Amino acid sequence: QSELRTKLLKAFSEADGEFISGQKISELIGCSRTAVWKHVEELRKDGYELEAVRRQGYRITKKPDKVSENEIQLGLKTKMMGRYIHFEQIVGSTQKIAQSLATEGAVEGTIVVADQQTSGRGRMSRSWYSPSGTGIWMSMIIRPNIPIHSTPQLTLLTAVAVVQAIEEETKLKPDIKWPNDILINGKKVVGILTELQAEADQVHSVIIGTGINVNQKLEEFPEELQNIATSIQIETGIIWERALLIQTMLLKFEKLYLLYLTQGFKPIKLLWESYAISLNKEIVARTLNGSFQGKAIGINDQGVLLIELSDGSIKEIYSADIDA
Ligand code: BT5
Repeated sequence: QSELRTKLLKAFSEADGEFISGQKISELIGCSRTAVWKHVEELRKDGYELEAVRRQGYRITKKPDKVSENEIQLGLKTKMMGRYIHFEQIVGSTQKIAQSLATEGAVEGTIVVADQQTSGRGRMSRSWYSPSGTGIWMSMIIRPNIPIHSTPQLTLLTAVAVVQAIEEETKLKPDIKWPNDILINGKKVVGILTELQAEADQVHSVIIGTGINVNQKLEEFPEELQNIATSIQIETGIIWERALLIQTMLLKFEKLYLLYLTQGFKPIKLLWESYAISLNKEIVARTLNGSFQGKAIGINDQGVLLIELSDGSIKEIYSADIDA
């Protein structure tokens, strides 16, 4: 999304369905009236419906924001990620579909995207709220040649890719909370779920599910999520094109993944640490084997969280919910 286009969409978003005059638009986005007309035509080509009325100006009557194959494919700059796209309007969970595609031999980089999930999954059989028309519900299939114990690194890698994509497109500065939450202003905007197909210590495929709240309004979240969840639209006041965010996310992921395959986890770890919020803070890690309180001192080269307990010993945490 070019900067002008972002400004234009923001102006329309703020006008909330009312007309804005061509003059006002050209002032707001700092370009000529002719350029305004050109940008409006470009929006039309992308599926926006705009009404133009003499002496009143323009208003958007319908936004496209679709996430089907065409929208994702058009303008996708990756070599591998998303080269095969499985899209469905409504699914139970994209993870489940990706699991069966992986079993059937889907190529690396295959993605499964749905507009809506009726039983979106979180970790430990929690549910993930995935309404239609507003979010990115996507599962990626990759086939890295790594041992099983290294796979948590891919969750961290994915978190970095998503943060970089959100940063680049929206200029927001999301934080990562170990291991799989991405927060904006302390509220969860993204969740990541990594699942494996493996035999002995050989990984066959890794299915990485990413849920990104893009265009939900606060009141559209169920009550129990309203205090803990947010969306990119809530944080920016702008409606975002989901397909564009997917494209950017896939490109970032592909770059990091290639870096990871050639240079290992080290460079990813450095990036991850630069976005992490809970490091060097007192936290409580709730695990299946009980809660551990201490100072989060970092992650090790496997991507495992290290907590310094009050007796000075270091506890390795493989999977947990973190209270800061
Ligand atoms: C996660 O689990 O954060 C992983 C979410 C992964 C979702 C993606 S969507 C595409 C793919 N297909 C799937 O079926 N899943 C993946 P966890 O850390 O366990 O967090 C789950 C908790 O987050 C829930 O118990 C709620 O408290 C909260 N939550 C649920 N829906 C949310 C939403 N849309 N936004 C923010 N928080 C949510």
